[in-house]
Amino acid sequence: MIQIRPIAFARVTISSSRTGPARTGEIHRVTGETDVHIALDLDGTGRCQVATGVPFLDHMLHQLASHGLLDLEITARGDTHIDDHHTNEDVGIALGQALAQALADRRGIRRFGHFLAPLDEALVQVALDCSGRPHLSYDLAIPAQRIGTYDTELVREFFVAVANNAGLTLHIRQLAGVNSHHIVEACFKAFSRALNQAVEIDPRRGGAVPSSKGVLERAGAGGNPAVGD
Ligand SMILES: [Mn+2]
Repeated sequence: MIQIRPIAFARVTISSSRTGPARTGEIHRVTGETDVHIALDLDGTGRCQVATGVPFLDHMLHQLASHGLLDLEITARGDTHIDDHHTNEDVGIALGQALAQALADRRGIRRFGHFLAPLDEALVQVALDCSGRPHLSYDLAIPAQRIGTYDTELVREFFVAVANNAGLTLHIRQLAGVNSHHIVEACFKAFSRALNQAVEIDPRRGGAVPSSKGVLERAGAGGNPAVGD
């Protein structure tokens, strides 16, 4: 008779990142076009207070907090009497800057994340690397020009701003989708889940920078922002 011995697992203490330094970012960015304040906590629980003056963007930022498990406060006042372009872009810029600040030198994180999010008929895949090197590949084909009052061209602009300012290598691929609201929301959900994976502290990393080079260059530190297709 084969005796099955129970496998003895070493007792491990998974240290919550709450016990480490706070991973928060706060940006107040004022231009002639917008005034954006963002505070975020990477180790949050999904608490969200956002008011950008762009209702559909608010709806998407709620996805980010909820599925990214970020605590997120955003207030924006912008020249939305012209259109939503500047406010959308500047929220993306400030969000990217707040993420970069919270990630600091990116020690201890998992670094990579990917997620495939279905929303009814829509299916969107996001793969990202908190590499410090900005890049966006984006292929959403959104059939409607507007969702509510939101111009769907602005989805790409938002992710350009986030990738450039957070130092993310970001690939967004649409595998299926007919309804514009579903496609964009699946994209934000996939991005949020992928980001949540990537910024999570890996206890086995021991606080080291997750790169064989030992350094992940921060966005805006002399890199050349690049945006692909
Ligand atoms: Mn929705």
